[in-house]
Amino acid sequence: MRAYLGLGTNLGDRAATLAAAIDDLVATPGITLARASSVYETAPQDLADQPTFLNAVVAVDTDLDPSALLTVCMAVEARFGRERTVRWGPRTLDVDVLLYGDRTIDTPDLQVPHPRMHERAFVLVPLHEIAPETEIPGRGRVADLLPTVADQPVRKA
Ligand code: GSY
Repeated sequence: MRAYLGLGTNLGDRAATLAAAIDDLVATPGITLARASSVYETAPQDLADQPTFLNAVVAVDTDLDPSALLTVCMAVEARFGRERTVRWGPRTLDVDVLLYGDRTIDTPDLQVPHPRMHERAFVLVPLHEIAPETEIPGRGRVADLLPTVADQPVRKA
């Protein structure tokens, strides 16, 4: 199954964390890297008064089921000492399951597509770089959604 994962960090050595987290993810049995986006420097979305983020999106091929994939993402976050003391606030590393094939999943632990991905430039811009034709179930094609987030500051790092 092709899945898309979103990574973000705004604490510590952000570039090193992103690179190591991607290495860690794709070293996991059952996950292979299909494509990785560039790294983008992005303005904080929900809580303005915090450092800027580095974000990236990776496409992976996996034979893990969605819940096992989420467990891997959470383990990678934990390995990088995820700190998050304030809701929407700074964090060492976030790894989100954005898409899992064309599946819609709504469980207490996992919502796919990620419920806010369609309105976030820090997700849509890197996703558009690697998979512009991708359909976000219930929301539309990435390429069609991109103009709706054009006001959110995002640039290649
Ligand atoms: O998983 C979302 C964490 N997050 C981010 C992020 O990754 N990037 C930007 N630019 N803003 C954010 N706000 C939150 S919460």
